[in-house]
Amino acid sequence: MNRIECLRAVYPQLEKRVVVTIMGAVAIELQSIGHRPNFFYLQHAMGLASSIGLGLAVSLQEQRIVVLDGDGSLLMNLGTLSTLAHSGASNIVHVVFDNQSYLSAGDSPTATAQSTDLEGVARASGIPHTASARSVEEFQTAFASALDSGKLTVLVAHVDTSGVYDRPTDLGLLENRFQFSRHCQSLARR
Ligand SMILES: Cc1ncc(C[n+]2csc(CCOP(=O)(O)OP(=O)(O)O)c2C)c(N)n1
Ligand SMILES: [Mg+2]
Repeated sequence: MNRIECLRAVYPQLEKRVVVTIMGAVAIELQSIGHRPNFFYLQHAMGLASSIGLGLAVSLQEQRIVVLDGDGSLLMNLGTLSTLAHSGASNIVHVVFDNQSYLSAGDSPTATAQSTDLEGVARASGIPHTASARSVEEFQTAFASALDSGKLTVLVAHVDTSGVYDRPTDLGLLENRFQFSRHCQSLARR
């Protein structure tokens, strides 16, 4: 399955959520489906999308935070899984698009192309709810159940090594930052 198909399948459920993506192909793909003020595309800080997600989850406890991450990015900051598990935050769905590649930086293989099982790492780190998906239908079902569960979830989506990664987005980095920040402030005031 392709990541953009997964994103299209769950886009209606993302529309009203606070969403943080890691940089690169996933950010461009989500933006190509439709940008919203509640979407933040974290640039440059590889590995830290879930850390930003945790900060949001702690400060916006009424919201369900969706993090859209990559395998290479998560592998740079595996400690985030233990931090998430021990934070007590239950309002995060951490989706990891595992394409076994650092696709956005030239398509070299990550450790998941060999033997690393990120769902297994998440489970062993103490994440209470983990799942894997290998088809769009499985992904859609697992994502919906993660949102419904009210549990901290890591969902690993095994996707093809394909995607849009060589064109810049037309949304300015600062514009995205301030728009998203204002959106979160408005949620906090409710
Ligand atoms: C700290 C840091 N190191 C390296 C990079 C360069 N870089 C940008 S995207 C990327 C690959 C990301 O891989 P992954 O998270 O698996 O996402 P994919 O591109 O496969 O969708 C790399 C290495 C960066 N932006 N920041
Ligand atoms: Mg990858």
